[in-house]
Amino acid sequence: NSVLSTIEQGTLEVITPEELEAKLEKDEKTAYIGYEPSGKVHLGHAITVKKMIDLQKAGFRIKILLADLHAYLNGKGSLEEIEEIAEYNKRCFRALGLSEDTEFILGSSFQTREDYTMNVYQLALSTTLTRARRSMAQITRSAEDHQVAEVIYPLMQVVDMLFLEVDLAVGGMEQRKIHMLARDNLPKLGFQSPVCIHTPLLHGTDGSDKMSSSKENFIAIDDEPAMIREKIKKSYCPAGEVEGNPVLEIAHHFIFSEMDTLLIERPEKFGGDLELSQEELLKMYGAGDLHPLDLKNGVAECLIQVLEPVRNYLQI
Ligand code: IYR
Repeated sequence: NSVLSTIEQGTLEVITPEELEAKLEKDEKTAYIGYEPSGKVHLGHAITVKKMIDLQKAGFRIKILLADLHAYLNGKGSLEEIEEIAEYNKRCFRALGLSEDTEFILGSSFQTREDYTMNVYQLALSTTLTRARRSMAQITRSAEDHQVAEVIYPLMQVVDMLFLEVDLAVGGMEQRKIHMLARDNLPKLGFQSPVCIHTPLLHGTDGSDKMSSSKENFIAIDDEPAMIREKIKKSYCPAGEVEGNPVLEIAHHFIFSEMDTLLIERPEKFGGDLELSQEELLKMYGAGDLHPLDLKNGVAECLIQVLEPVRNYLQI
């Protein structure tokens, strides 16, 4: 089944493939993802947006939750500030290629309803503090002091799935524990659990586990060419290392997804230009036969090209 394999392509897990197959048989089906509004939409976001575009092409209706209340509970600012950022994020997601009929929903438009709130309370009664906190491990903003808000957050995310009536939920791997909480609990509330799809996390340009707007280790989808060059040039990229190398990861997700080869321009005295498939690139870089600077130059120029339509869309 080619639709199934396009959906699974590039994901870390589909829970469960059998359930996904059954969903594909439905005439009307909805997939959703939620994002805390963020000052900069970066390549980490783009990985999941690209998956939503795959799902849109596979016939899913797409709902994008602009999770303003979640961002608020995660200490990202006042609701007014967050809502303004949400508007900007909506344009960014469209710029990445989601079609006109994508539905954008502001979390606060339904998350204070009485029936929503009652569901949150019901879940609160059946979820242990330990599990709620664990589910937030890679999501919560600060680890110093833990606010009650931190354990309300995942419960609300579970109830979102119920309210948005989704067949499928997408998220980066850091969302998996919340998604598992949903799959264990929605049936108890009398609802069918959505299929969950998890995408890999992109390392930060500093080599840390996760690209994130709060850590200044991101490349924004609308960064200017000079900024992209500068950020890639400063990126963590140890010679000969292919694991956890953010520059090679960027090439994988954003260059080789669009084209078969990467052009690396080098002065004659350093061996001249190269045009490499992903396989050739990994082999050569892993063997220490390609200098990090040459890799960075090639990836930066190509990424600048790939992001050009996105920058143009956002400039108007
Ligand atoms: N937890 C997400 C934001 C989020 C996602 C979904 I799916 C929701 O229903 C609500 C919020 C994040 O970490 O960005």
